[in-house]
Amino acid sequence: MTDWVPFPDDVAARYRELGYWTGETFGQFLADRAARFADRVAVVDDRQRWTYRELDERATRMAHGFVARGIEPGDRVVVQLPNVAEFLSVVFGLFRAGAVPVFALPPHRSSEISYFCSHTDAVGYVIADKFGGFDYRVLADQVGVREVFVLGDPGRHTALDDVPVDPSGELPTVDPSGLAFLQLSGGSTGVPKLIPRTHDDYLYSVRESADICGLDTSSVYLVALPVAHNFPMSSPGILGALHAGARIVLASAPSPDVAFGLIERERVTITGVVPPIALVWLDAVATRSEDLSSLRVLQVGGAKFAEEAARRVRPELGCGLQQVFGMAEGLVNYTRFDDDEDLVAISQGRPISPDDELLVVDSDDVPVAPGEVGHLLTRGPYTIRGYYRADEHNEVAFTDGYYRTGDLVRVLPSGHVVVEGRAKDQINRGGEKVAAEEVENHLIAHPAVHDAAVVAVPDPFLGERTCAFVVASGEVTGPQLRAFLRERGLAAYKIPDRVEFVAEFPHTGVGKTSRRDLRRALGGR
Ligand code: OOB
Repeated sequence: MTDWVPFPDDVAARYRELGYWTGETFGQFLADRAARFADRVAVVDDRQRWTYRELDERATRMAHGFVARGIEPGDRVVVQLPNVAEFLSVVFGLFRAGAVPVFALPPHRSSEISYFCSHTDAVGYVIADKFGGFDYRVLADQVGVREVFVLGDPGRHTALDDVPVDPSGELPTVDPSGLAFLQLSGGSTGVPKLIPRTHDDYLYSVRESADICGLDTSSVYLVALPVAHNFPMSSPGILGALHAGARIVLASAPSPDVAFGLIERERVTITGVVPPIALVWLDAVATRSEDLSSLRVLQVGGAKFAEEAARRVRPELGCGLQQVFGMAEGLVNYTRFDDDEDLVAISQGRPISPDDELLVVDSDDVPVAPGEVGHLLTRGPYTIRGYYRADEHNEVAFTDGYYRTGDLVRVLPSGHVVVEGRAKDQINRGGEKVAAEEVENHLIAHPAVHDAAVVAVPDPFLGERTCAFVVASGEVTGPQLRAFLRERGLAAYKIPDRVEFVAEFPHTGVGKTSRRDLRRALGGR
């Protein structure tokens, strides 16, 4: 079993020759920007405001602390923090200690966290004491990882503030083409997939994103989504902001109450949200008094943004729209600021790199005619060649180095991509991805469930919600099943919005459960 699939040597050499991969590590990246932008404000949250120099010093201190606690180069450490400045000092501290952060999201519970820890053999877990009414120390006790670091009251664990510091200790040398971190995939399989990204490939996408999104030292980037997600991390996100010497403002929630106040107070110039949040902002703005005039760009991505909503952004919010079609596996597309308004309203943008290869194929892998809808396959200088420790799944998810995105798209003559749908068994719940099979496996574990199939139901607000079809073998109700999934430690956003009991499932020609027929059956209800 290989841990992760590096780029082929000749391909890597070419990306270096082209100047895409520069050999910079994340640790060096921060040191370099801290030297250039020392006294500028790097990051602001509810409680604090750090300059680049301060962030850099804190990251180094964290690195020494992690080393002192026995975190060794290559060790995996699961990071599950809300949108706080310490996310940055912790993550850069881990990079400098040579450790590999595994990026969990705040809603993840014991089902997901136990899996991340066991699948990666994690030796550490970084949490906040409490967030959103949930006590993460209880989760840490359930999961049982060697070193637990807590922001806030540590209970029986180690406080982040108390990690021992020995600045005379040596920090390791880090390989820029080595594994930098593991990002999460929305996935479509029974267990979540982990995405191995390198310093070289990720920083290339960060630099280009910052450039495409026009970031400079006068930019202020608001993190409205969970900071560990790929979109606010790198598209251009917090890393793009640091690259450009811009200011990062972390919002504890994306609600107009919180976000609009921060936009006004910090003179935010750019932010990225998922479509349901964009809709909430559009509906709220007319009745709000905050001054949003500093906002130049609203990025929307993670799920399809309806054309009608896209056309409302400029007139109602008074800023430009940038559509972003990205994936933690790599490929990111942006509409450009000089694209005409119609293109920005109807397309999800074009790739970052001239060397992003996009193949649009039919179900036999034959390329479709230009402009026709087909399955999107992609490879390029920042798209992974395989998931982490997933040899078997990689056989089906990658072909000739191309990643099978599971998205149905068409490509316009301009090179812009229009997302037309999805072929993967995944529900896109307003940008939050739910793998049907993962939820089905949990449902089937219930003694009164004979079989289960989870499908998407169209929803005007979230785009899609989840419906679980269940063939019961005993007495059980929908609410009981939902409670059962919660008890099994499944993140709340994966709990089916709706449960429908049926006597049996419709089948496809070869006898597989026909999700299409199930979705159609819902239409009739
Ligand atoms: C982003 O990343 P993930 O890994 O959570 O999800 C990727 C999937 C894509 O394969 C596609 O199915 C869907 O999310 N998606 C979109 C979309 N952006 C993502 N579908 C339609 N329209 C869009 N604009 O979601 C992500 C990563 C980086 C930047 C932005 C989004």
